[in-house]
Amino acid sequence: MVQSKLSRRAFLGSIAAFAQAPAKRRNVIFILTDDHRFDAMGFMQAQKWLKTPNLDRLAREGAHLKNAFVTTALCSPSRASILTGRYAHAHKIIDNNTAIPKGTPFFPQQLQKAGYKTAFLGKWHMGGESDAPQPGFDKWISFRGQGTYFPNPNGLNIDGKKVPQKGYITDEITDYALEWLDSLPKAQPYFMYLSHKAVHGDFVPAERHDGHYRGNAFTPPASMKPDVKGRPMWVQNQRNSWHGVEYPYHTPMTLDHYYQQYAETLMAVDENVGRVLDALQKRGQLDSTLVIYMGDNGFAFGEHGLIDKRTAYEESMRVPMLARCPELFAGGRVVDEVVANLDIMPTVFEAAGLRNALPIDGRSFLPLLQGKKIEWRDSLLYEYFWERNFPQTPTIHALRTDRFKYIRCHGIYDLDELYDLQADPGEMNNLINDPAHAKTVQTMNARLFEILEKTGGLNMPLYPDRGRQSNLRHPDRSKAAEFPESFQGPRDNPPPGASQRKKQ
Ligand SMILES: [Ca+2]
Repeated sequence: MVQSKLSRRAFLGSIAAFAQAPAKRRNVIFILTDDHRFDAMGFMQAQKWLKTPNLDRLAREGAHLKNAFVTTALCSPSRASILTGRYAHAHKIIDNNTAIPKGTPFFPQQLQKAGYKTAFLGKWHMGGESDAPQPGFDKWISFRGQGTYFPNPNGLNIDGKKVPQKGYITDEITDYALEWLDSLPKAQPYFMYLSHKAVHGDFVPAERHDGHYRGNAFTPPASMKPDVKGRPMWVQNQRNSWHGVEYPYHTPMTLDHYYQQYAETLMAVDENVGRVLDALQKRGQLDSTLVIYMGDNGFAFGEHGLIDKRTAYEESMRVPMLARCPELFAGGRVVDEVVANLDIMPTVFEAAGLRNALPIDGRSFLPLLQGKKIEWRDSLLYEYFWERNFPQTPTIHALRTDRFKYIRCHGIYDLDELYDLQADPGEMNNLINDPAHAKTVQTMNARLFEILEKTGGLNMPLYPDRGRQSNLRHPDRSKAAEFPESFQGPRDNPPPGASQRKKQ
């Protein structure tokens, strides 16, 4: 009898626990910036004078995912990976010109089905110049292509209607974001995708920040020097090109001025992150909302003699990533594991208590934010597909582990690369021909192809040519690179078949 009562109590208890379901529909704000490199945050101290108090606050009160990467360092492919959880070879948006394949599922569509209100605000960029509303969003505020920092005649597209752009874009997009937030009842779960134009080039700061950092010295990276032994020819050749330090965008611009403008443009992003946090506090949702801050790709300022992105080097594929939600995880955590743009979708789903029904390549890093020891990926695949209009950077596949990076180029006659990231974080000592690392190269090559095969990456998408050609070289600067020593063959090889011929 006693036993029966206990069982009944246990039974009622389990019913009560079940009745608490479904899980809380957690609010999520995802803030994406454009070309913000991983170390351009005050607390990272890359250039000591650069300050980002609000991003620093996110890191302090939340988590800094210090090894966050994108799987393709280019605007549209990376954005499509965020929205689908797939590699570029799977979602097929491999450049900035190609239209989105019809029927591509974006994860906010699933959030809508689960009762979320969703908003997209800012730079979309996928599918060329269209600014038309896309599936998955109840509220839509966007602009054509890259947009502009100050008003232009195209204006904004708000829910399908053309509306004039009025002010500085970073402020204006945030104004709309906060207005939308205000329009939602407190109990309404929401997902906001706040996608800044900043800090994409050409960098134009808000008027109030213009000149703020003028005169601060930029410390150039050690790898900027020319003729580093073991450097592939394409890298040496790129330095005198659109994406190189000797002919940057075919202009006479200097890196220190360029970086100052970048840092000044970032100031409005930082301020507006602060405005979002303040608005959440006012709504009483600051500690319950998951706020994720991320860059869509990195940006080189002189590393390896290069500027911009696309390559598999750290400053190109590594991005800033911060997350804050005191209800879910404690502040001040630093996550060491390698996470990626592919992981945003499953992380948002886990935080929202939703089950994903689609095939994806990423996984939720929420347990890592919570300090849980879980089995995690041992390596991340990186890929970039050659663009005819920017011919300086070849098709690249790379594999990054905690320790090594293996970079393999496709379609060119050049060196591959291997770097020991612990001993050589600047990626200056190419170990590809070092016999001591031959086994590592072999293992990483096999693993790279294993991932490609498993995720459908062995057929590379190919699209017709689009866009301008940025292929000039400065006539007075670096000449084309010589083939490396390791490619030099012997002078005195016998002619083919000589050993089989009868002696005369
Ligand atoms: Ca970008």
